[in-house]
Amino acid sequence: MAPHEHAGLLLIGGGGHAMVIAEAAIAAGILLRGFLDDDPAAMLNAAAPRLGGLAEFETRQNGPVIIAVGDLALRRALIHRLQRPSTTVVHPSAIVSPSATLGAGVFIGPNAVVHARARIGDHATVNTGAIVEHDCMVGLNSHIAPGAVLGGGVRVGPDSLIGLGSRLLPGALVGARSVVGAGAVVLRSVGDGETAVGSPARTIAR
Ligand code: JB3
Repeated sequence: MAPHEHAGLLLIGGGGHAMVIAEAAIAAGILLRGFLDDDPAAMLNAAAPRLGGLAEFETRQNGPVIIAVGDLALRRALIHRLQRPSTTVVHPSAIVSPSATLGAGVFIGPNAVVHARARIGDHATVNTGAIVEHDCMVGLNSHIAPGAVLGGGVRVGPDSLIGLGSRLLPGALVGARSVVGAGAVVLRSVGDGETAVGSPARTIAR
């Protein structure tokens, strides 16, 4: 390994989500070291060379790292293999309340808002333009997709996907490994492992 590879942020993944994180990191002034992806043709940009496949994950953990694939199951598997705390990347256009807390390995995208006393768990994503209102809790590895809105005090468990443009009313509860479909409006709750869609959201799969 070349000496310069020790410096800068390592992205695990080289697809669209990694590109978004790479550009956010650059905008935030974070030096990129490179990325890992099994596809030899994967390319982020000149500032982040491909350093190898995902199998090299374990041997490349000697610097700052962030999991940058979108798939929640793959992310969870990678989290189990992490041997060090991950870096949190916040796009400079995002608004994060001083009373909010962000875990390790979190990504906050452009124009996202994380309001007062919200708690974002390790490895969670608040993607482009999403709004997480005051006193929300977002669990480990959950993904708040672009444009989703969580009203005050909403709780989302671990490994859940809150779909594009969905709305969760204040105080709503979403369990672990749950999916809220794009555009859904959740009035009260979505149970563990359930998929809910529509307005008002109804469970269509468990
Ligand atoms: O919708 C938005 C804004 N973003 C999506 C994001 C959350 O998830 C985006 O549109 C994509 O749908 C997805 O982004 P991601 O994960 O970057 O997807 P993609 O561009 O397909 O790249 C995923 C990379 O992860 C691929 O290059 C694969 O090499 C790798 N990958 C995915 N699944 C995997 C596996 N590698 C291995 N070894 N095993 C897997 O199961």
